[in-house]
Amino acid sequence: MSVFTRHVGAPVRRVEDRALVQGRGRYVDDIAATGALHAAFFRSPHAHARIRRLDVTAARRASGVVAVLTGDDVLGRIGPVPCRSSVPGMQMPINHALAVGKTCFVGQPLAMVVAADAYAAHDALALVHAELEPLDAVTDPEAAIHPGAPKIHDELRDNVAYRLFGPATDALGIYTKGFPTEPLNLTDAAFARADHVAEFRLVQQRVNPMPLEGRGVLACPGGDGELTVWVSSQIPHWFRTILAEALRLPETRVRIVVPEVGGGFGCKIQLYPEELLVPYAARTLGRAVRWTETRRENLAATTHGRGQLQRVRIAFNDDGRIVALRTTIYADLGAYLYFFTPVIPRFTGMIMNGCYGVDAVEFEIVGCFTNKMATDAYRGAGRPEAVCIAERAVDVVARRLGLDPAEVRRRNFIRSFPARTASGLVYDSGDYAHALETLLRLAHYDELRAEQARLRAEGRYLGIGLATYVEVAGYAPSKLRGPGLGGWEVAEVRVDPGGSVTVATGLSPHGQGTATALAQLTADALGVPLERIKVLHGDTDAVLYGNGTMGSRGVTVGGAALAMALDKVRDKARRIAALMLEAEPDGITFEDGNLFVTEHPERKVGFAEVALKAAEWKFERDSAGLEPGLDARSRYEPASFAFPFGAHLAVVELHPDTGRIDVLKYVAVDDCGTVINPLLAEGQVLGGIAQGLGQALLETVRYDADGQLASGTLMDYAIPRAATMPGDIITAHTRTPKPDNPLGAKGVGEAGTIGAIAALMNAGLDALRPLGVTELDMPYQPHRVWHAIGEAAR
Ligand code: MCN
Repeated sequence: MSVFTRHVGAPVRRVEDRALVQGRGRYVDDIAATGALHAAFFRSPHAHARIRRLDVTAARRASGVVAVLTGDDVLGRIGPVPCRSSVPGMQMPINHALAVGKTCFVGQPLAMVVAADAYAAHDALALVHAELEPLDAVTDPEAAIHPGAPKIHDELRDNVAYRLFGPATDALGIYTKGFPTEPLNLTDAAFARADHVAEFRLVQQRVNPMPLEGRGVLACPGGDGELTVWVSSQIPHWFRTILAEALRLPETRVRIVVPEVGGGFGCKIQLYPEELLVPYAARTLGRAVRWTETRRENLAATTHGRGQLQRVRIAFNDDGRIVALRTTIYADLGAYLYFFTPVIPRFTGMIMNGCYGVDAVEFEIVGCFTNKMATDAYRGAGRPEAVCIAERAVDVVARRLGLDPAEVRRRNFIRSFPARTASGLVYDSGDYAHALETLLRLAHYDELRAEQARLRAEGRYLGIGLATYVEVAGYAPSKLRGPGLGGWEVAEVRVDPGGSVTVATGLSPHGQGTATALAQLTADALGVPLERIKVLHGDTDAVLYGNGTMGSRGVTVGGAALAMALDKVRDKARRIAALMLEAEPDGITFEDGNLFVTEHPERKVGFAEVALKAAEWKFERDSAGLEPGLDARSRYEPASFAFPFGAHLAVVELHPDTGRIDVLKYVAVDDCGTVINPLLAEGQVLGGIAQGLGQALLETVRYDADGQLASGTLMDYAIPRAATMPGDIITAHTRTPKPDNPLGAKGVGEAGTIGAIAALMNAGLDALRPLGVTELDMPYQPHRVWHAIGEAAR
């Protein structure tokens, strides 16, 4: 019998919110540290320049300044900035914490000022005298790999970080054997045989992850040589491991505390230069040092997302079946490699066939260095880029064959599971047709198409876009992580003698509401009310270890670890209850907080009584060979990934005179298996749709040809606001459990973004088609749309 009966599946309101909505949440910048010094960074104004001289004498003498450090000062002492992933044959530049010799993107830190307060630190930046000799810069990834392009790193052969050919499959279906470095020609025969061939090009522009709270770090040295670092991060334990190594300290001397975090969306899975340098300065100066990122710094020097140019070729038959898919991806990696920079484009390659049973797939990925900030994980990380390929492909087929886009999807769906795809991934479970049919019903698809035709006759341009997606989430078996980074998760359950419960998780949520979900699981398993449950995370002294929050793994991996630990606690509680009730443990039922003799339900004890006995009942416990206390710890390591899926539909209206595109209606049907909390899941989907809408319609990081950042403020970078969201949003779930997961759950944290980008891209093009526009790079900003219409009319 399932133990999850009362809270799991219910729309429980977030336990985290009371403090947050009352302004009592404490973020890094709110943490008081008496006498803390403030850091500020002198950053490169050039995209590419030789550092001829960096004179910090005047800055050092400025009032309130305690120290000024340059690249030469810290060389060999702290840094380089870590990259924790690699691909075969990859070239890796050294990413000094403060630039040495050369600077390679606008915003790269060249010097660090530490002063009594933030004003003194920022004032002193004006006194840093930098003699920088500008060099030619290259910002376009394809141009960057041409012979003769400005060479970004003196120590490397060229600007090609790597060139990979895939897929290369193995038992896990993904890259454990390494990738070939020669073309595989796996699709040639299918292309030669197919009835039709089509080609298109997609641009996944760079976008800013844009957490509400930027980055921040506060490092406080203790009198005993210990260092406590408060940081806005998604990965407290990895942070500790890597920082301790960088500072040459045992991990036991470093404590990382992650207080409230105002969003991360992937960009806080790093140890940035500032996050190495602030603790370093705190240790060397013996004083607390803090730094809080400004929005300008965030836009320039926090990792960006996406950044791919894709050239796609598809082969399909008269019946609408896609038989081959070949893509070349030019990945705009930026100047340096951060944590997962090199591997994200590989996810695109591995899952670019989406939910479709394409017989032959093949990709080439060229990792290109450019004079820009690095790209790295951003909500979806590699999967939205893949979904756009698959979803554009089915729409192209529909257009060419005069079929309805929904029908082409139906004809291509993978329908039996587990499903091994041509790229070698094994999709765990799915029912793509059910998700699509549910979507079409909720959206009244046929009526929408009729309405579109009717309005078209009236001179109005509606666009309807579909996306049926599958993604890869729930990272991941450990060997698929970078060096030393595990994919398992840990959970501890500690029951107090009074019967209240503390859960410690290695996850590090930063807005998802995970504490609520974990409390729900606990409440149901032990029959303890939510108010008596505390969830600890984000403090390396309070939690054994953890692999953080990312890749929609919270519930699938961290929740599963908790379910296992709760089972252990339930077992022990049953054994103690058996002693109390003079019965056999197997004859005890544990239900809704009561433990009773199965045959005689009137003989029962409450969970709190059991908790007390676990603490105090020495002789009886001894006789049963039980240790004192009621607590347990478990680690869950997934055998493979999770494959959440769904179907999204967007209805937009295009105003040809201005190029403006309004989103009128949005319907999202997502499937993350067992839903722990529909309210949390819906919140995730809505937030995700907003970010997807941002990428499809509004957002783009712009560097000009010289590598100047032209989107360096929020005046130049548009993000979605309440008014840009459609008034009419419907969300729903189909539920296809993950068979090999203790909770049957898959992730949903990225689903909204993954579905929305493709659905809105297709909707925009659907609206534009009658005006002769069949291709347009995102974002569909009014001026781009307006120009495209004008071009097509010429
Ligand atoms: N959930 C559920 N049932 C499921 C799966 C999830 O009820 N079957 C709920 C969970 O309880 C949790 C939420 O949905 O509250 C997300 O869970 P999950 O899908 O497991 O994702 P993670 O907790 O691992 O969160 C990571 C994911 C990622 S990768 C990004 S990026 C992202 C996101 O979550 N960044 C976010 N959502 C964010 N939300 C906020 N507010 N801020 C961010 O930075």
